[in-house]
Amino acid sequence: MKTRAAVAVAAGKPLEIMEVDLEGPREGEVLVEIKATGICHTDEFTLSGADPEGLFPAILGHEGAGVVVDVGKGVTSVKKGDHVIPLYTPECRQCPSCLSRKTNLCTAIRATQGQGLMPDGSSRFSIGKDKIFHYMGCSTFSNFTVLPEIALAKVNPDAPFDKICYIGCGVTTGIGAVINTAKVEQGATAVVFGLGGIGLNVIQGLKLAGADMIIGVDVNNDKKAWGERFGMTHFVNPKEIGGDIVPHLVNMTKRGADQIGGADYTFDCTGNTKVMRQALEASHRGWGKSVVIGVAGAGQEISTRPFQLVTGRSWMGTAFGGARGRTDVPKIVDWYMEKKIQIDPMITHLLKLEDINKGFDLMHEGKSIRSVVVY
Ligand code: NAD
Ligand code: 022
Ligand code: ZN
Repeated sequence: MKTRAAVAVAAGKPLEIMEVDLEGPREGEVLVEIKATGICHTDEFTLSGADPEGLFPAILGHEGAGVVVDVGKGVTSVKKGDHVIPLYTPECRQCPSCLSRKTNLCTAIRATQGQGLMPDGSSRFSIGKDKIFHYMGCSTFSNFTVLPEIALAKVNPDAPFDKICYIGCGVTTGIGAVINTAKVEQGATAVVFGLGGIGLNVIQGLKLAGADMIIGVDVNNDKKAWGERFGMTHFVNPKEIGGDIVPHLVNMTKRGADQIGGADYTFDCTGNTKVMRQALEASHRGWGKSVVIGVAGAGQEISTRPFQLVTGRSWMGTAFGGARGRTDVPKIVDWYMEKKIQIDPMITHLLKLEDINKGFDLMHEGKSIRSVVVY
């Protein structure tokens, strides 16, 4: 069949809207009509050419929602008409990682996914004789796409596509980092570095978990009002405190008779390695947990003094908020439908596929929290 898609033809070039060929689903695969897709940082990172593993030409996009239109042989977990969210972290429930119950990083299709290919080593997308690569196993910048069944979460059909597509990455990553990775408890104190599309979801996750003090840190003062909207209790702009951010935060979080400061939980949502260090060091001695969510550029390194860890701080990281996609994503959609979490205010821009490059511009300019393309 033919489908309309925004194709990343080469690094550093705008996406080109065109008709491409899409082969139907093979065994274990599913054809999905994408109804809406968010534009996220990794799409930009790959398109810019900064990702050394980026492949071109490719169809980017990994934050979508849509409807099943056809299934291949042997597919049992979804059927025609089901509403689904594509998963860049699949859940096969059979590999050693899935069976371990200790991680969400399923390995079933990991190798081929990283090569921009389907599990059988081929691509379903092409233009004439030329192959186009898949991206993060999702390629949601195409009106129709093919995915393995283990990379689809079946969700409540009443949920609006243009909102729940964000659950395909940002919402689940932020909320999941709090609940699955940090396992934040009631009454906790927390610091969130970077109040973009991820940080705001960390804040609403903290609120959900019952955290008491939620400090947001951002170099952009416009983010104060955004943070407050989702439950942030204090805001710090590191540029305006006239000193080092770490002692400032430690001071703000002093509690108890010994007056030792530091937050119970801190989260990096910037991807800046210096900020990751600040986040670790602003966590409480003895039990502080610091979660790296931000993805840093290739080759970057983090550092701190071993003393920081010897004195009981834990440095941890999370992919897709530690969520098991097929199990957890439908639950998060239900939370949205039950109004336990908010998504609508974070979708700041709705675009048509023809205007998708504008979404990348808005992200560069820091003007959007999330732009969503509606097909
Ligand atoms: P964003 O650009 O919308 O937000 C980043 C925020 O950080 C901005 O508000 C910016 O002003 C602020 N910031 C920049 N430098 C700062 C500093 N020195 N101190 C404090 N704040 C600073 O980005 P986003 O969409 O929220 O994504 C954040 C990061 O999360 C990215 O690196 C992204 O790739 C990553 N991410 C990771 C996962 C995962 O599974 N681990 C999933 C999705 C996104
Ligand atoms: C999503 N991300 C950033 C913004 N939006 C993002 C990027 C990478 C990861 C998670 C979220 C990530 C963390 C760890 C891994 N990835 C490796 C997983 C593994 O090896 O099992 C990651 C993922 C997918 C891909 C590359 C890296 C890919 O499909 N190309 C989950
Ligand atoms: Zn993303």
